[in-house]
Amino acid sequence: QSETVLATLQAGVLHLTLNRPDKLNSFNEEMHLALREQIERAHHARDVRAVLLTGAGRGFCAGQDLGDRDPRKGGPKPDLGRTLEAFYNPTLRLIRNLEKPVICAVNGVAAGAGANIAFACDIVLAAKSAKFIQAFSKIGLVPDAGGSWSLARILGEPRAKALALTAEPLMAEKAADWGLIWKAVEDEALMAEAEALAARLANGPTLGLGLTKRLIQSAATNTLDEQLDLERDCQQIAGHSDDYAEGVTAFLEKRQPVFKGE
Ligand code: T3D
Repeated sequence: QSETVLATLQAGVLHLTLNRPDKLNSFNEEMHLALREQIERAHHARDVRAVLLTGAGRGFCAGQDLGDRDPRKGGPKPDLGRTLEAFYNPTLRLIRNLEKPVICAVNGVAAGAGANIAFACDIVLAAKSAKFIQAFSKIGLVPDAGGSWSLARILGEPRAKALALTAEPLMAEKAADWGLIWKAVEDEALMAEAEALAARLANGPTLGLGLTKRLIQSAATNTLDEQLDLERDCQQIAGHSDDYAEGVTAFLEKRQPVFKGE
């Protein structure tokens, strides 16, 4: 297992820590592949019922490792379309398509693709001292890792354009006020709160939570009629789950449900 992503499974929560702290956890190819492998594992493994993503050290993730793009080393100009297709885009799709909750604990600065990978997660908590930077315009690039999509959808064009064109840092509390993340919490409380949330979700009705994620992600592009049809289909599946039977039984017996995730 690569040291660039630390992975431990505890009580249904797959804890993933981006681990290149001396480079603010920026992405090299090894870290890309290690993160992808772990999210694929989360997809297949029944004992993984939630994912908690964070960063080692003082930062969350500074996007692409620019040391690997040093023009002074010579050679042809890089094909960044290829690197997005090969590395960033698969990870974004995997996070969005994983039908299990992905919690992101942004422990420090999140820049470039690092910010946008956080925004792709389902529930994002950030330390109050953390900031989000669309760093791309500082180096002549465009927002990637889904950022142009999520910023425009969540914030609307005026704020999305200002953030992307200026690369001004957005502090965690403002990101929460603007609806980009779930909440900003005191730095010392971040990991405990994120872990408690992940544990709670890992004990939830995983199948239903996954379908809920699918529904909410479909809403922006579906018509109301299409969405009603999808709700019907998802509720049909959820209604056949053991966890639904357990949820109703527990309610009627006035006790806490014990969900198994299926
Ligand atoms: O290439 C493709 O495949 C296309 C895809 C692109 C996706 C992208 O993400 S493009 C955007 C790349 N990221 C950036 O442009 C951000 C660059 N970093 C920064 O602007 C700053 O480091 C931060 C604002 C994130 C944090 O600033 P600060 O002052 O807190 O820390 P620092 O001193 O700049 O960084 C600490 C160390 O991390 C430093 O190393 P050193 O001097 O102690 O040896 C710095 O060089 C290193 N570091 C930070 N970010 C990167 C990095 N090293 C390589 N790549 C980085 N992105």
